[in-house]
Amino acid sequence: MEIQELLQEKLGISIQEATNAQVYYALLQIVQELAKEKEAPEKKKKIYYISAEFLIGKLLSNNMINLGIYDEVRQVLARNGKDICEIEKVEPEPSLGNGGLGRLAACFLDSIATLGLSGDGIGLNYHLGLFKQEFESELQKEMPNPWMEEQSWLTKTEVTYPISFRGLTLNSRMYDIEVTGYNNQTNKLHLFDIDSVDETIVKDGIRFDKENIAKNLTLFLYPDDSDENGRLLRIYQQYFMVSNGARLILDECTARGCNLHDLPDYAVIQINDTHPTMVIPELIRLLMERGMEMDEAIDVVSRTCAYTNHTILAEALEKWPVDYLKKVVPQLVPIIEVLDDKVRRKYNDEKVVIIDRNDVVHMAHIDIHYGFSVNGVASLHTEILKETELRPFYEIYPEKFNNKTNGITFRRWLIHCNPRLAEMLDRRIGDGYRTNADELEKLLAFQNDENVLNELLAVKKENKKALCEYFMKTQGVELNPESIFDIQIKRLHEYKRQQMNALYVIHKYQEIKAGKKPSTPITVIFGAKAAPAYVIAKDIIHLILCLQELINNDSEVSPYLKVVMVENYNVTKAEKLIPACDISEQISLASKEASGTGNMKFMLNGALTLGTEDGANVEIHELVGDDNIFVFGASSEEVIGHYAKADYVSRDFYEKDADIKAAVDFITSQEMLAIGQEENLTRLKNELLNKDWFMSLLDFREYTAKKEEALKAYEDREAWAKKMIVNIGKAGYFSSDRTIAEYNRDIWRA
Ligand code: 26Q
Repeated sequence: MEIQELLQEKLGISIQEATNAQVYYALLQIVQELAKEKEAPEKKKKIYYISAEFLIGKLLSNNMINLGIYDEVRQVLARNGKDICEIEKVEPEPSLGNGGLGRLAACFLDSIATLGLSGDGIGLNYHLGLFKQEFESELQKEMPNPWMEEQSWLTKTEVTYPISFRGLTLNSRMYDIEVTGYNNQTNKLHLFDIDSVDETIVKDGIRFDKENIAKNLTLFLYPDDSDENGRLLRIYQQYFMVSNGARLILDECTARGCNLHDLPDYAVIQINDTHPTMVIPELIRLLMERGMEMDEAIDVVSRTCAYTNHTILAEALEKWPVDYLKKVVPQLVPIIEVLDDKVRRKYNDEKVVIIDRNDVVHMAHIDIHYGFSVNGVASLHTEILKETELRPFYEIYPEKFNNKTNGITFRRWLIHCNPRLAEMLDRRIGDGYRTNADELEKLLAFQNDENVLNELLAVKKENKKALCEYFMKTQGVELNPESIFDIQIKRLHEYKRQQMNALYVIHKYQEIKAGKKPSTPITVIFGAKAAPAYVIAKDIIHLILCLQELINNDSEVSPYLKVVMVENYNVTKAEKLIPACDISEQISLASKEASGTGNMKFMLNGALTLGTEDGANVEIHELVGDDNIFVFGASSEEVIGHYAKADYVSRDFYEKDADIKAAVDFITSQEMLAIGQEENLTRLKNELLNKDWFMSLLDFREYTAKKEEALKAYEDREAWAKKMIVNIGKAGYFSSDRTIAEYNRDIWRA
């Protein structure tokens, strides 16, 4: 049946008469039915990507693109006076992730289905997801973010398991979301939940009773872990996820004819950071329950599980006191003790034990000893793991370590979010790049074609205009599409150094005040959520919001410089910001950003990177060459050296550099205190002066100089357009299809 008729039939009234919401729900149903028809055939070996986060974004348009009906639907709607963009707005965005790690999981599911691999996601169905961010008095406020509706992408299944904690058994239920591949099969994302979650226990923002597990288990993504009850709840969540996942995997494999001794021939489990690590002892426990000897169970599980590391920040490497585990999942403790015992017998090295002498369990150590693969997410990151962070493990198991540089799905991050660019590419190089990302290289042949260069600049201009309209509508902020759009969007963390960017803004403001006006106006855009208990991160948001208030209302400065912080930054907002960007801020302290994936999205959409030699920026640099990227700052070796010698003193930089001093002092100036909170601003300034653990002041000089260079380069529009071409043309490497093909070749072999 034609889409028009299908839609009409579902609606029961004419498309014209229907509301946008009615059209959305009708399309949702149609897409689900079409997706179902393409459900993947069973194969012997299946990939299970288990992750506490899947930041999937809105699904309607993406699914329509993948099913090949997007254009037809758009036309049918247009013929009936409906705008697909308005229909998209009806869909709530599920916020089932914090940032990069969760979004990566979503891109990976898309590519697994697109490559026709048999592979599903396993995670949790958080009712309120990550909090919704609101700004009030220049401060972040956290609110619940409900997203589930009567009719949604979730399908309730009949799969349920009794999951036991100490003194408490809860019955789970599995919900499925269809994962459509591009012109290919449909896989699944399985999200586990309990029926008794009670959203009414949430009071006063996002506070709730952390002890009532039957009511709160899947209420929020990563609740505040600043107190013990919060941390215990995290263990409840993690165990609930992995116990359900492990049972599902064993049931599915058994149904496919597996005798459990051969589990590695039927399943491979990719553990996304340490959050699902308990799947290892839980699987061992379940196999023993089904009659397997412990030694064999350990061997079978070790050949089934593979681990991805996403961070080298010590504070993010999960460690749980044995006491916590005893309080929640005592059944795992004897197993973890045996795992530790085996390690201790074999290796006389306290650095590689599982339970340390303070009775704390190192989750990553379980993965490394009892998994068959350990991978980092960008070349530099993997090298740092091998040489520094996980060196003792690399010495024991060199064969387990491998790199898998991250990638992004081009369906969402080009075809969907930047239709103007996609249309231009189709016309200029054909649409083969949609399935074979390397074909983007064909664009390089047009580096000296004036028409193509102008077309590219025109596409960017249109995208910037669209973003201006969006900001006007949503936040009442007026932006100038002729200005340079300089964008930093990512979780707020000190190592990502939004504070260094904010210091640049202050510096620029002071220059303009002193009469030094930039020849092209600059718009600095931020988007970031801070963890609710991360005090300094929230202070940085406060600083940026105060600067926004001060600068945008200063008629002497605002024609040349504007600052905006996007409220409630999420996937949907990223899709609008990225196509409109000129300068992509990737300024983490070298060695700290494992990979970054926003950097890839910006590159693909024709923004130029201003960044440090960190994470995947290094690979972007190698691909585009020195002339097409703006690189600055201390190298990862230097930074690692500073930490080793503890010789970085931020105050020296403050005292020796008048610009730095002026910018830092401005944080607590009269102008700022008239807008912001003295306590927050003073705390932030003192942090920079007395600690600056992520060395913003170390790189500030080079950062401002490099940024000036980028701003200057922007003025030569033709030369800039050429750089854009090189960036887009070389972005094919960062397709998650490439990444997933490598995972499958080296790790999964499915
Ligand atoms: C751990 C313990 C206790 C509380 C919270 C956590 C926790 C939660 C989320 C630790 C880490 C995360 C998320 C990490 C993350 O998103 N990492 C990013 O992963 C991306 C995909 O590989 C990389 O591109 C980024 O560089 C990396 O920061």
